[in-house]
Amino acid sequence: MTRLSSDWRRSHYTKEINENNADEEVTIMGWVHEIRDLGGIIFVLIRDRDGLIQLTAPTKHIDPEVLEDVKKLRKESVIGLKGTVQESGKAPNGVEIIPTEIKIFSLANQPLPMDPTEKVKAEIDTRLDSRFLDLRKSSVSSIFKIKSKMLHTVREFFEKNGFLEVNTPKLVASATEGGTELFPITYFEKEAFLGQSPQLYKQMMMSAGFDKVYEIAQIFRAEEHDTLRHLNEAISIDMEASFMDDVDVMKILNDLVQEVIINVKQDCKEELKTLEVDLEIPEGHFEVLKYDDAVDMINSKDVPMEWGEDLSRAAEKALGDMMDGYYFLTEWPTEIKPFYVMPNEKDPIKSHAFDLMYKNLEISSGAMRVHQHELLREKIAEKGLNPDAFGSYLKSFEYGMPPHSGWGLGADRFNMTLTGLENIRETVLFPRDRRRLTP
Ligand code: AMO
Repeated sequence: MTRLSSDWRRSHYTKEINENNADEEVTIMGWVHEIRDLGGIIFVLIRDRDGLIQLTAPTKHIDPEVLEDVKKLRKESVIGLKGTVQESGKAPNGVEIIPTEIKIFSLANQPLPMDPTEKVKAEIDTRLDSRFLDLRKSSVSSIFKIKSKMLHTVREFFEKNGFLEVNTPKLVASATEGGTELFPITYFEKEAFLGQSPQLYKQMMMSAGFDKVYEIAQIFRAEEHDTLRHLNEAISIDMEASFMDDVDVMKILNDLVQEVIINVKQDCKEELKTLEVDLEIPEGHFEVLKYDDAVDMINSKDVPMEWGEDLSRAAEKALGDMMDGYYFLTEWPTEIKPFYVMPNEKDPIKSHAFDLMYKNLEISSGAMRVHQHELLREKIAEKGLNPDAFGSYLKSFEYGMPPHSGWGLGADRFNMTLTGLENIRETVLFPRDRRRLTP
């Protein structure tokens, strides 16, 4: 097996080679996708990130040393190939490569732990156990190409709207979203936690005068339950903006979701085709459904729900059957939302919190925040938490805190809505759930 020498560099990706390159010398790098040895002629399909190309070796007409190398190839080995492009009606892209030199960089052991050519379907656990092989499938890599486009669009969107990208700590001293979902860790002689959300920090950035910030980062949730939409480590797209209310930031979320869908639809055509997804661009404002009305609708479907309860899975499903696409759920009861959520001034049992749903899946939640120091202290205490444990957060409210609002959008869940996938594990490279910490 060979090392990469300086005279071997890719000249083309496979998808860049077509009839126009006929008679050209090319160098490609990739994996052996398939081998068909017909005796007098050997066909090898070579795969790189975005496509396939056929190597054709007529055994009598090529250099014997090259033929030796072709015969050594095994499925999924990594090779470099120099050769001449020829037109070929039967091959993918209408071209084949007649090899002049082959470098075998890494031979793959056989049998493979799973088949990366999509011919044999494997269970999700088998796939995740050999995720590096699973990710070689175009149906799987397409998910991550779409995710990459989504994240890129999110950054572009925020930058063009005057937001600053920030990075806040993930090793933290206290809970933000509720105490039970925390992962405790040993931090020298103290107990600390993995951050559930950048919530407190993004709010402190408002006091810092940063005006509009966003962060794309890991959140850690010690979710006990094993569902198709919860992981213990997820990516959250968070934003916070000063001098804005819940309606203002819902508009930002609405615009962002639309822009992502437009870009994915335009730039990920191949990937959407591979995934058999016909992405629809939602037009205008997403529907706004008040919590009160949602409760009535859910009850009308014989799913019992009391006012003041969070949505059970059955309730989400019932609602998802009645609502199509993306919609906001607003005016949530204050009681079931975190301490930082602003109660309605006239009717304080209701709040300025909202969720963005896609059918039966919650993909984002946000709110106008409490920016008044005394009220915030009270609300922390009401939740049974000790305000003194929030000292450095509360301090930022005592010396000039603007009114502000924001939201957190689950990147993995959002990606599920773009790719039509039911299981969040599919949309995360190396998912972390109740049973899985490797690879
Ligand atoms: P929340 O807890 O609703 O709100 O989280 C925001 C969004 O993050 C995603 N999410 C998850 N995704 C996968 N697995 C999980 N265990 C998981 N938990 C959350 C969801 C969810 O809608 N601080 C607030 C946001 C804010 O008000 O700005 C918060 O964290 O898509």
